[in-house]
Amino acid sequence: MSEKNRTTAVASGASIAVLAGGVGASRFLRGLVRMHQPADVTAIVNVGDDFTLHGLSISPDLDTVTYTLAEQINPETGWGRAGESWRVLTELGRLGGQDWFQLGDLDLALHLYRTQRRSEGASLSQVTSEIAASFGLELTLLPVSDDPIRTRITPAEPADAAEIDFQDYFVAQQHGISIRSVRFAGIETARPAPGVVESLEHSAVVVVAPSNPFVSIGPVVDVPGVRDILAQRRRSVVAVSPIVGGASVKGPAGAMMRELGHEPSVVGVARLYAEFAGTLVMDNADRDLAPAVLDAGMSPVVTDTIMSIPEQAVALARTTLHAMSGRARK
Ligand code: FO1
Repeated sequence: MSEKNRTTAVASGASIAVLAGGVGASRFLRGLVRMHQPADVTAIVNVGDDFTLHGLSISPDLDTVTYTLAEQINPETGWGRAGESWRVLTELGRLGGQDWFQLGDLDLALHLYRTQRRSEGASLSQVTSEIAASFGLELTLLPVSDDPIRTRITPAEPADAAEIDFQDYFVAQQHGISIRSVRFAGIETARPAPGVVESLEHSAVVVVAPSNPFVSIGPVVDVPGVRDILAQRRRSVVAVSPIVGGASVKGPAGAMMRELGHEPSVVGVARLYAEFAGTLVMDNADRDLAPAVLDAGMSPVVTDTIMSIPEQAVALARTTLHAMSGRARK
C-alpha cells in the first residue's frame, strides 16, 4: 500500500514514538502525555551521553526524562532531582575526589541501583523499565540501544587535539570550547534495543523532539536501521526545531551547527532532517524562514515552541500532532 493511502488523523489511541535527548525532549514529552494517553507513547532515548563515574553507570538523558515525567526534576537546572541533598558529593570533594559532575544523594541511589542491576546481567532497557515503573511512569521508556554508544568530541584547538568524552566537553568544560568533530563510538555495531524497531515501524506518528540534532538525535538516528525506517515513512515523521532565532533554546546546538559547518538556523535543521522527516515545527520568531524550510524539503508548521511552563508544552504537543492529521499511519 502506498504511504499516502495508509494515512489518517492522529486519533486518541494512536501510538506515538518520540526520539528524545534530555531537557528539551523531556519538556515536550511532559506536554505530550498530558494531551495524549501516556500508554500510547514510546520515548526512544539517546544513550551517547552515558558514562561511568565513581564506577557507576550514569544515563543522563534517560534519567532526565524519568525525573521530568515523574514531576521530580530540578526545575532550575532541568536535570537532577528536585529537593536534592548533596552530602555525598560534599564529602567526596573534601576527600579530594571527583566532584565536577554534580550527583545528588537521591540521584546517586538511582545510579547505584542501575549499576548493581547491570552487574547482575540486566540489560539497560530492563533496568530502565524497572526504574520507570518505580516512578509510576505510564509511557514506554526505551534506550535506543542496549549496546554501548559513547559520544566523543574532538576540540577544534589545538590542531592535534585528542578526542574527549562527551561529559568532559559538556560539563567539565561547560561546552565552552569550539569543536572539530563528533563521533559516536560503538554505533556501527549497536543494535536497536528491544521494542525500538517495532515502535518506529508501527507508531502512527514519529516525533523528533526539540533536542540537539548532533549529540542527542544523531546517536539515535545513526543506530543501524533507524534512519532507513524513518526515511521510508518520512511523511509521518515530524521534527520540532531546537533552534529558535538562530540559536539553541538550551545548550550548545547552535554553536555546534556553526562549528561543524552547518547554518545555525531552522533552515540548517531542515537540511539535516529532511532525509528522514517530512514536517518541521518551527518557532514564530523564524516565520520568515518558512519558505526556505520548504525549499530544504520539509513542510513548515509555524507556532510558539518555547516551553517555559508545562501548558506551553501541551500546546506545542497538540500543534505537532495536529500538523500530522492526514499524515499519520494507520
Ligand atoms: N549537567 C551539567 O551541566 N552539570 C552537571 O553537573 C550535571 C550533572 C548531572 C547529573 C545527573 C544527570 O542525569 C545529568 C547531569 N547533567 C549535568 C546533565 C548532563 O550533562 C546531560 O548529559 C546534558 O544535559 C546533555 O543532555
